This record gives sequence, structure tokens and C-alpha cells, in this order.
Amino acid sequence: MSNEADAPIVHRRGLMLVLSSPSGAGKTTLSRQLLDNDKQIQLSVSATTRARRPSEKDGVDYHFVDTATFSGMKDRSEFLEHARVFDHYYGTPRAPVEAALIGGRDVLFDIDWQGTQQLQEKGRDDLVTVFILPPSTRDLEKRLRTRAQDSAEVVAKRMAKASDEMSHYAEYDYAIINKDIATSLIQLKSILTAERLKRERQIGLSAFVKALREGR
Ligand SMILES: Nc1nc2c(ncn2[C@@H]2O[C@H](COP(=O)(O)OP(=O)(O)O)[C@@H](O)[C@H]2O)c(=O)[nH]1
Ligand SMILES: [Mg+2]
Repeated sequence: MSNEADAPIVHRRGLMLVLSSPSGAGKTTLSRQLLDNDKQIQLSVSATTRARRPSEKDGVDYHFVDTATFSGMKDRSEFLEHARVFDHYYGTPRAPVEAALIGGRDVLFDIDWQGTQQLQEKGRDDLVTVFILPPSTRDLEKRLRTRAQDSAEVVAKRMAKASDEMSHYAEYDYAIINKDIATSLIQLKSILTAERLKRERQIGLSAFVKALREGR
């Protein structure tokens, strides 16, 4: 009888988990909790030209860059996708994503529908997309107001944009109505667990089964 070390090992390819929602639906909170909860997934830290909010850390929440730096990155094709959202530019740096996926780690993207479409156009089979919806308009409005890190003008703009963003919900694989964060987190983790178990994501599975069938 052969020892355990001879058994083929089943690895998994990393997957790209995209979360989109209108501002204030709780997507950022949900992302943070998932990242704290699951060490196999890491955040794709986007570059943005918007100003840093007091609660944010450069290099952790975003890479805060000026327009010239952003343009340079774009010209050198350093972005996997990029878009203008509100009055600012946002982009996903390519290199950290590719390194993570190759290493079998999952990557979480907090990006808008434009970025999601760009990733979908690349036809990647490692893409899993989730749309987060607020439970009601009133709730959305309240969350945007109480956030209070942005000016009233910015809040009004975001409310107007929310309807726009939500019109793209049908382009996503999954939808979560975020009534409370704890429930939504469980739902999001369930999606991730199921997607990780997809047969085609498990490298070495055929060798593993072959060994089982041969009684090794
Ligand atoms: N396409 C794209 N969208 C991004 C990127 N980074 C952030 N976003 C989206 O830009 C929007 C505004 O984000 P942000 O300025 O942090 O404000 P928030 O609405 O309070 O989260 C959100 O919908 C984000 O998901 C990115 O790299 N690419
Ligand atoms: Mg956010």
C-alpha cells in the first residue's frame, strides 16, 4: 500500500469575486467583514484620484493618486479595468490580482458596473459577480446621509447615481438584499463556498479520482 504522500493533491484556482452596489448599500462594510472572516481572500486595492476620507488609509482602502499618476498607469496598461465614477477615476491594478490568482488565492473587487463589464468582456471563467441591493430607498438615503464624510452636494449626486447603478443588477450572477449585515455576510460566504467547490476550479481532481478508482 502506498503512503498518503503519494495521493494526488487537489488544488484550487483562485477566483475573482466582484461586489457591486449603489453607494450606501453596505458593500464596503460587507467586504471588510468578509476579508476579516476569510483568510483565503484578499482585497484588490484600487487606485483612485478622489480625495482620501478621514477614515481611510492610503494603500489599504485605496491607492490615492493624482490624475497624472493615474494616466501614467493607464497608459502603461497597468490596470485590469478602469472607469470614471462620479467625478473621479478608479482602476484595478493588474499585477497583484494576477499574483494572487496564480497562488490559488481569491480576490475581492469592490468595483462598479463599468468595471464589472470590462472584466466580463475578458471572458474569464474565474469571475463570480454579486450585486448588493439596499432594502429600500429610504434606507439607502439614510445611510448616505449618516455617513457624513461627504458634503451634502456629493450625497445628492450619489443618490441620483444609485438608480443608475441598480439598473445593472441583472448583469450579475447573484443578488443579495442587504437588510442586515450579519445575514448578508452568511449569504456572501455561502456563495463563495459553493463557487470554490465547483468541479472545474479544482485542479488535479481527475488525477485524484483516478487514484481513488485504482485503489491507490
Ligand atoms: N470600475 C471601478 N470602480 C471602482 C473601483 N474602485 C472603486 N470603484 C467603485 O467606485 C464607486 C465609488 O467608490 P467610493 O469613492 O469608495 O465611494 P463609496 O460609494 O462610498 O464606496 C463604488 O461603486 C466603487 O465600487 C475600481 O477600481 N474600478
Ligand atoms: Mg465603497
